[in-house]
Amino acid sequence: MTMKTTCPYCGVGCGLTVETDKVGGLSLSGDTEHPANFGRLCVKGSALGQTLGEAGRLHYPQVDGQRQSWQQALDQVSERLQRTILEHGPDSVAFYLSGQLLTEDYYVANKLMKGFIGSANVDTNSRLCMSSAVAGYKRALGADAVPCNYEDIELADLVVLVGSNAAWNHPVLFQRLSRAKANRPEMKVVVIDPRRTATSELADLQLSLRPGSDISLFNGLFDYLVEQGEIDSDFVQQHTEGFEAAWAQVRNQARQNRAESDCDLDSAELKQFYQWFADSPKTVTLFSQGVNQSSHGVDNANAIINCHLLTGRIGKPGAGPFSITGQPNAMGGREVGGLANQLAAHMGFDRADQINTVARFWKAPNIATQPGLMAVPLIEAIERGQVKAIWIMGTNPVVSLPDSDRVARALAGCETVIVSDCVADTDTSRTADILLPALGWSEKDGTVTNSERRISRQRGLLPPCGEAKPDWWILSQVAQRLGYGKAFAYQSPVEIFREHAALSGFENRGERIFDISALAQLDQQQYDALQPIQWPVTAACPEGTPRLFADGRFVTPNGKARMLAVSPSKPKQQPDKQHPWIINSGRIRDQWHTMTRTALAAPLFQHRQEPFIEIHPDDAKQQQLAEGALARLHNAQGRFVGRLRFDEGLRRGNLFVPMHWNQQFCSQGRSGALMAPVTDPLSGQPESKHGVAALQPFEQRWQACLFVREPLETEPEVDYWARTPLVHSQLYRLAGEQAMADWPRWCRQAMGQPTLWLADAQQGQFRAAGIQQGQLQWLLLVIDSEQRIDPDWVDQMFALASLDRQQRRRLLSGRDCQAEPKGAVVCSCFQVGQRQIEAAVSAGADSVEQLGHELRCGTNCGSCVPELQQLLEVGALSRSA
Ligand SMILES: Nc1nc2c(c(=O)[nH]1)N[C@H]1C(S)=C(S)[C@@H](COP(=O)(O)OP(=O)(O)OC[C@H]3O[C@@H](n4cnc5c(=O)[nH]c(N)nc54)[C@H](O)[C@@H]3O)O[C@H]1N2
Ligand SMILES: Nc1nc2c(c(=O)[nH]1)N[C@H]1C(S)=C(S)[C@@H](COP(=O)(O)OP(=O)(O)OC[C@H]3O[C@@H](n4cnc5c(=O)[nH]c(N)nc54)[C@H](O)[C@@H]3O)O[C@H]1N2
Ligand code: SF4
Ligand SMILES: [Mo]
Repeated sequence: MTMKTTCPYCGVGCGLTVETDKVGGLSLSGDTEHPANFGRLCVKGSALGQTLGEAGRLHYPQVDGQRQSWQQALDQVSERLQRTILEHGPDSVAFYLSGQLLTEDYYVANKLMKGFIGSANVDTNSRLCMSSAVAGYKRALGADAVPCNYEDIELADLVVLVGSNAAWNHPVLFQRLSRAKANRPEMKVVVIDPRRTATSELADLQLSLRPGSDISLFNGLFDYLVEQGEIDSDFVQQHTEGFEAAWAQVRNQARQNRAESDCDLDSAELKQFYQWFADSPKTVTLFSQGVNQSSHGVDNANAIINCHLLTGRIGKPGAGPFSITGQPNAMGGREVGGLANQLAAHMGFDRADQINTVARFWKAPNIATQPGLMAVPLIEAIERGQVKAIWIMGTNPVVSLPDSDRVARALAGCETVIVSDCVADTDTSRTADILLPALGWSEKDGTVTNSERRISRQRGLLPPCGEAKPDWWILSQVAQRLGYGKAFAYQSPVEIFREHAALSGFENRGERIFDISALAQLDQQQYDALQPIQWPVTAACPEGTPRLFADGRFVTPNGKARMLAVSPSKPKQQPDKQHPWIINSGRIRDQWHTMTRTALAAPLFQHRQEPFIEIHPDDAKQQQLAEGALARLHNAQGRFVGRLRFDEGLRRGNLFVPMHWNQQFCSQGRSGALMAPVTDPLSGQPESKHGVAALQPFEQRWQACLFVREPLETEPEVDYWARTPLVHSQLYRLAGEQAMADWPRWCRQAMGQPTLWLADAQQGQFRAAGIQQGQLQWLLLVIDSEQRIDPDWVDQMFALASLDRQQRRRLLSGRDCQAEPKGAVVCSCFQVGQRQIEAAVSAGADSVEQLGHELRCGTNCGSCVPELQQLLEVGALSRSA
């Protein structure tokens, strides 16, 4: 059977075509008709099929560590919530949700808390993600409405990417951009990011500004445009307000030449960008976490939007300020009002009439009238004992919130922690009193909305894993037990969707731009057949709306957009003598967030196998730190240990760490542990791009590789460990800062009696293996720093039904384990390593096509193409040197 669905990862929202067979097999490909991707998929989307097994899933409900039936678990959830509410009031409970829930799940959670329990303590991981953009749009346009669509990026003459590594994080959109640029050589791309990234490969100009200085840069642009007379005066006059104040502000700044000094850029580079912007009526500014995750993220967004309003570049083909969303349903969460300072369907707490409207629509007995706690203050309220019960759904805050060690402690001390997840073991689920198994992607059924406001269906393809249930069902069951049965009698997602659509149109009178009331009558069949469609969807525009504000009318009371006077400010976390390094954090190409799902596909783990710290080579030299050595970052909040990678694309003094690693995969790799919980005063978004820390070498006295068939049940007791899933086994890299006195003893304690072993205490050598019924179970290799292990070869040994004598000998001799490895995997689809590519380049390959021809790299999903280009450039440079 052929079905269509939507990718569960990033906000591009690619469509997939899925063939299912009778025995539960699936084959996936890009949906050639889906308007987000037209058949393309990135490396994560292509590997979805490898993440669908039962391994690691949460199969049944658990209460206080014991398996329970759904009846018992749901009774427990509602009893504990009810008891807390009775004793301490509705604000003593909270939900913490996620942009990875479906719109229907999100709607039910929001309705239950805000309409029936009577608290607005519903926040979501979108607080960490998009809340600055939301607040920026609201201030400027009157509503949280992204004006653009993906086609605008292809139509633009200038695309400015600010704080976005789209090549890795929105890969299919990036591929659309690169193709458009290849077809239209006049198109220019500017990347504004303190570090050079894979995205920079496409840039005509890279502005590696000082982190946190984007406002100065865009205020400088505003000034330049006015000074050069490159503004759209008619548009400014008819459709905006606030010009005078904004202009006075930027004038003041420009007089001091702040852009150059604040951004630490030379004036020629700045002027080049400013002139291109002045010359290109068709400009799209695409912005993401480098803008949002800041203590002045909302001002960042408005500094960008100001320049678009000044030039009338909004609501027109190929023009607009475009915040791209991260999660598959970040936008859906914004529609239902999943943030603590929103009510529902783009209605807020600042208007009594809207509170009244929502209350009547829901027939809500107990509507919340005040905003609730945002994510970071919510954790503080738990710490104080003010919030006593929290239900976490579809997010892993012990990893993703700033000051994450403190989050873990706060949850551990919270009376009732309920966690709904599809995965059994996460850093957050370890703090749970009640664990509820949720349906995962491929099982759940509903809608999501992508970055361009396009609503698509995610469809159930496979039967539920174990006893897993849809999140909306779990919530509705609890609502019924709390006595709200009538309002939560949903039997299927379509009923919820219809209600959500109806609310968007209820007493709307054209005031609220989020209006999908034309979908409020869908029957089951129509819902199942729903084609991707962009909101608003109303009687006036039943086919949806690709672009907003084409008529220059905004959603403010007088219909005019607002320019805001925004002044530059520094990040709140500032380096000092003790913490001289600036810590930037973000994503890598092949992993999704806390890796609960992408880590199930072993090929996706080979691009970056361990937590790392990227550093400029000159900084490393100065600190006498070697590439590939372990190092430690620490500050008042926490610590992080990772392997050093040299990156000339970083600014001196800046380090980059990935956001993905956590306690499931390493000893100390949560980047959130380094971040102070400081937030933007308007949006509440944490400043996750600008921590500060001290950097120290890890005084390594020994290292070892431990291969095991299944992940260890208890963490290895060593100073450093990191687990890399391979195809047939798991590789633990181990290291210590104290000499290991007795390897045989350590090995016996950790792994049991070895079947084979070989030790030479004098040379510090120890190798041991556990074999059961002929099959390799584990292998421990203590290695010196010169030795390189080839994990692929060892991994193959785990696949064998039985090891012969020669293989056993070879395992212990360590020789084959050391075959020259292929280096870090660059092309995940065909597992092609960096060394193989470098060898092909030095042998004469001089284009991506030729590399593809020789090694196959880059010929499937194309996610690695920017890195292939980088390696080709390095090769060309070294040839010409
Ligand atoms: N592979 C992969 N893709 C993903 C995700 C994933 O986990 N993995 N997650 C998804 C989600 S939820 C999101 S929100 C998006 C995020 O997508 P992006 O925003 O592209 O992701 P990040 O890597 O967090 O940060 C983007 C860039 O901001 C830069 N930056 C840091 N400080 C500053 C600054 O002061 N100014 C400017 N201009 N730039 C700065 C960083 O150097 C970084 O390159 O990705 C989505 N896509
Ligand atoms: N240092 C640092 N921290 C960051 C960031 C950063 O750049 N730097 N980025 C921030 C951003 S933008 C984001 S979006 C967050 C992301 O951070 P999180 O939301 O914490 O990360 P995920 O790993 O996506 O967590 C999703 C969880 O939901 C589960 N899940 C998946 N599908 C479902 C479902 O249908 N139902 C249920 N109940 N559970 C499900 C997954 O197994 C997983 O445990 O991290 C933020 N934190
Ligand atoms: S770009 Fe990749 S991760 Fe994002 S939706 Fe498309 S296939 Fe999924
Ligand atoms: Mo995000």
